[in-house]
Amino acid sequence: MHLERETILASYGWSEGCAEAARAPGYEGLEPARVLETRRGAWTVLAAGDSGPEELEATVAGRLLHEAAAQADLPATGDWVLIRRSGPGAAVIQTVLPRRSKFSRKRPGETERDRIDEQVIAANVDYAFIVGAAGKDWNPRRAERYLTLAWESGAQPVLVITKADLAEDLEALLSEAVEAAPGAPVVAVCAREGWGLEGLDPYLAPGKTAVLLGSSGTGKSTLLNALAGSELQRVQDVRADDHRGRHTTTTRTLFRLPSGALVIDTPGLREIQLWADGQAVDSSFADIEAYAESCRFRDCSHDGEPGCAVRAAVEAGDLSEDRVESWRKLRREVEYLERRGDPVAAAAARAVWKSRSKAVRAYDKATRGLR
Ligand SMILES: Nc1nc2c(ncn2[C@@H]2O[C@H](COP(=O)(O)OP(=O)(O)OP(=O)(O)O)[C@@H](O)[C@H]2O)c(=O)[nH]1
Ligand SMILES: [Mg+2]
Ligand SMILES: [Zn+2]
Repeated sequence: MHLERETILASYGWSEGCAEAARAPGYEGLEPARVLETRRGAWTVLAAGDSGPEELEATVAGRLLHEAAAQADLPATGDWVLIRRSGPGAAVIQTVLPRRSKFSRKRPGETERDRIDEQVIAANVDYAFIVGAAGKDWNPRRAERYLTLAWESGAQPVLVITKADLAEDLEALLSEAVEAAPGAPVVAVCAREGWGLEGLDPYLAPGKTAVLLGSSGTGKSTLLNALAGSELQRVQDVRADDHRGRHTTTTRTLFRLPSGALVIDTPGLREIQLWADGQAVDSSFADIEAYAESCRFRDCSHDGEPGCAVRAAVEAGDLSEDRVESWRKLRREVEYLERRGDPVAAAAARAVWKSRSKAVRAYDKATRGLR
């Protein structure tokens, strides 16, 4: 490929790994592009044009549509794809290159017999920014649920506390957040007044991709605009208390910041569903797992069994009751999904799990001495 084209693509995260995948037999004559936006049946992709980055409106080749067994096989925001141009500003996506990481959620069917569908929210992300707002909406239990999804995505989770100006006691909130997110860094920001943003600098390096995830109204788009220094995205009306639950952002879109980092903004997830197996839950609850190693029974449910080290930690005030309760709740959900899921999906989830981020291992290593 022409050197300048390589440079253009690299500024959107193209790597040697992608290049190698694109050299596979059968892909000759196709051009690489990154999916910037996904809408119903339509995609915007970024390709290397003659004089710089070029946005193209794309559709998906019929063969790809036919062969897709699930929605997860179709291009998602952040995907690298191979395209064929079909006219000025237009292209047809021929194939989706293998994903380095993916943040997805499960969509269980209506009935017991429906297969579980996987929906990919963002692909090829380095960092999952789990966004939770300070103030009356602060909810560490919700952050835990998002973190569970993030741990199994293959991306490094970062818990971002937005609207730090609304916290009555920021110190207390932060220690609660740190407890909810073992193994993940916690960063507090106030996008409105523009402070704390530098805490995200380590994750916003040129060519790295971060995805903003969190409930509607937590300030994801406001944060994106503050990081970009311009109005890339529309944000919720300030006096928006009457339209709670409505999404301001409706598409999943990838933006390039002046710093060269790539950020995907997403609409808030309405309810969060898990595409995870038990191990992903355990990794978001590494603190509980560490205590559990000392429980008398290997399969202890920490619900009154004798010799339970987790209960002992709760009684000693080292672990909060709420956190043990959310662990139990997530466990139940995962078990439910595993019962309903097919073995192929379960195996796929476990394979994804194996690529869990370095941070879990780093956390394991750092805490090994403490156990
Ligand atoms: N006080 C305060 N308000 C903020 C801050 N950041 C965002 N907000 C407000 O929070 C509201 C929601 O912000 P958005 O950025 O639209 O939230 P969002 O997460 O993108 O919401 P969806 O697109 O619906 O998922 C807006 O009214 C913002 O002005 C902040 O740092 N402090
Ligand atoms: Mg938004
Ligand atoms: Zn126990």
